[in-house]
Amino acid sequence: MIETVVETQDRPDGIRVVTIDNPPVNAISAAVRTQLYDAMQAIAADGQVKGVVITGAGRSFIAGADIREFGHPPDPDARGLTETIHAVEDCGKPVVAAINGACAGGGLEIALGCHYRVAGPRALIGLPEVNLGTIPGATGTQRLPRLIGVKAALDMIVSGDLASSEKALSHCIVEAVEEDCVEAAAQLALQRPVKKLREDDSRIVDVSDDFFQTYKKGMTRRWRGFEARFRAVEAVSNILLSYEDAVAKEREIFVRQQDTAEARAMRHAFFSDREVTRHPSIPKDTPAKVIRKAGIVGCGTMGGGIAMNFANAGIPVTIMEMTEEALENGFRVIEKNYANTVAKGRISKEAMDQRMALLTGTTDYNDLADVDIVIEAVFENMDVKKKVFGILDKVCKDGTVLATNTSTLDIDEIADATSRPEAVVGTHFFSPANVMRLMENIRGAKTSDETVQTVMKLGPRIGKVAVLCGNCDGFVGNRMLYQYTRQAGFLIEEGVLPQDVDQVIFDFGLPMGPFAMGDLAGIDVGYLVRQERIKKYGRTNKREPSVADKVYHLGRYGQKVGKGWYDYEPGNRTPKPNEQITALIEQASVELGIKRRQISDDEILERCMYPLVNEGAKILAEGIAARSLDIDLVWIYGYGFPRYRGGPMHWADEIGPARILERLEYYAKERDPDWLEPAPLLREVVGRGITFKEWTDCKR
Ligand code: T1G
Repeated sequence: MIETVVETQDRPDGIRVVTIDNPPVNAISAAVRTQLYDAMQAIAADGQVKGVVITGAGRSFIAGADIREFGHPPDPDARGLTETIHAVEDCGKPVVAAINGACAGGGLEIALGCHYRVAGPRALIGLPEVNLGTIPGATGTQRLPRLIGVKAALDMIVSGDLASSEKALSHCIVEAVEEDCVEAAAQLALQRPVKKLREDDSRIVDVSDDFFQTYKKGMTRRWRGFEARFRAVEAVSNILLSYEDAVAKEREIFVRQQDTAEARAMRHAFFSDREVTRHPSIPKDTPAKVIRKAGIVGCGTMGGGIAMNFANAGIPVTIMEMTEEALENGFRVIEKNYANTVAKGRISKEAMDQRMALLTGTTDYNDLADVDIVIEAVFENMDVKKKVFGILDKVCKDGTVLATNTSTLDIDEIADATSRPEAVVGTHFFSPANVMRLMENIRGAKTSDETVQTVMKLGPRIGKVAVLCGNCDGFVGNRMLYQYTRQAGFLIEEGVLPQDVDQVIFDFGLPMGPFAMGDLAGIDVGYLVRQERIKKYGRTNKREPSVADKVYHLGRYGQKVGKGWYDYEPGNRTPKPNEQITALIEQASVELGIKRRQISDDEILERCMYPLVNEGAKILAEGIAARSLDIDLVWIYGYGFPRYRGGPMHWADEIGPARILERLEYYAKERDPDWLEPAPLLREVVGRGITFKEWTDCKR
């Protein structure tokens, strides 16, 4: 029995209201296309119908094509979306879209097949297909430019953003914004004639091949690697052909783009974003504590940035520091950060003032007594943290979540400094904390489900992507990072220079390579972390890279002092290679008895990225991450791993674990017997002929 997903209702005034009802967001499934096509055919044949309104049931208008159908063979019996849109446009009666909610992708393409459009106040309207690694594939690249002009249409399609009702009105995508958009649409259908967008070329002005080439040049820096965006520009550039020819070419580009690694990666990221907070270890009905007030201990770079996230979400936050002076310094940095955002036009001055008003400073722990969560962000030293947690345990009311922002220390040891280990959890933010979207939530051995659920729900509320991780050295992200940076350190001893490695990693799609990142984070920070690890674990009998410590001892601490692996002009972040560093590296090779050699870009990439995947396999096997998607999101949101590659584990699945195993075995034998032994789980998935995602899914 086919479910009814398109309903019709006739009004006394001769208007037929067609409602798409396919919960949760009225995605355009095969059934929706077919039933909408049939409804429009019936309307064309019915002389009693004077006009038509198309709208959506529930909170969405139409969220676009059903993404879950992508990657699967189309239903041969179903109507195509383009023919359905033409059935709307050619039904012979005025058709008005009543855009009551999200109107995305194919949803907007259907609305553009209507003769007019009216939005409700909460509509979101756009062609975001590039966010799925594809392009508008049902006449959108030819209709939107005819409605709002070529440049405005390109900006909308390439950004992938959804516009608010007001913005859509200002772009003339909709005729009006009305609370009761269905009624307004019905009136418009009674008053206006049929007007087919595909026959209106009046907005196609000032476009030439040069225009599109120039447009593509202008987007390269921002969108390098996101190929779908460039294919979308090509589809729009066919606007100079006949509509029919241009739509045919759009279809060709769409079908080709759908079957790309980028499209698979972007779909993976889309669904992962929604799956990540539904963690298999947390029972669905686990309650989360209500967070009305927050506290932060420490108003340094991290504490101040974390506090801003709460203020941005409208949550009052009390920030505790040891001295008035430290508090004043911290607040000054917060104010400067907000002022910069205002200067860039991202928030208004009154929004800044509202957020600043939510921040209270104190040097008295007792002022944290009634907060619902407190996040400690003090110096990365276990004794200091245990002291802070001991005080919080005494001061904070029952039920307060006690969170630590530690990036390297043991959550369980911190929890044992309190009488409420079930309320202790790690909330690891990434610097700058008010910008980076990742929040690694670390579950300790005694952390309760309720505490975990509380911080998993808190993440999205303060603009973060919350990923649940187990408690181990480096959690998920930094533990994998150690393997990646270690191999980079070996590569420069073997024959290449920092700029060679960084170029390969930049071209792969990360925002910067390991050496530029080291300069940004601080050579001294890296050195201190290595010393802490040696203190905690002792020196391993395995080889470690040798040059980074030498750079530290030269006092080259990175960007903040104008020199690290690279030199930096004052006020300029562009890294410039330094002769002294080159000499230092070449000398290190001599001391190590290594004959420097040419190293290919492929080897650089494989030696950096495959050990990252290998460590991810160990993290999965140990249950530190429950799913490969958790690791992927840590790297996309915490380190800028290119979204169009889906994250390290999805990328590995695309390459094929067998290839990675074969290369790791080669490098373990030929280059580095200490650190490149393939993980047992990597061998397992290869042996079973499955991917990391399939292994994850089998575990459920
Ligand atoms: N298809 C299938 N499922 C979808 C979906 C879609 N288009 N959009 C959302 N969902 C699911 C989502 O996975 C989640 O499921 C639930 O709906 C609620 O989503 C031919 C080829 C519409 C703004 O890119 O941007 O049309 O996790 O939490 O916050 O040219 O969903 O509950 O199981 O995001 O209210 C183009 C994608 C498709 C829009 C609503 N359309 N969706 O946000 O809900 S390609 C898009 C969104 C296309 C044509 C091309 C948002 C939303 P679950 P949610 P929300």
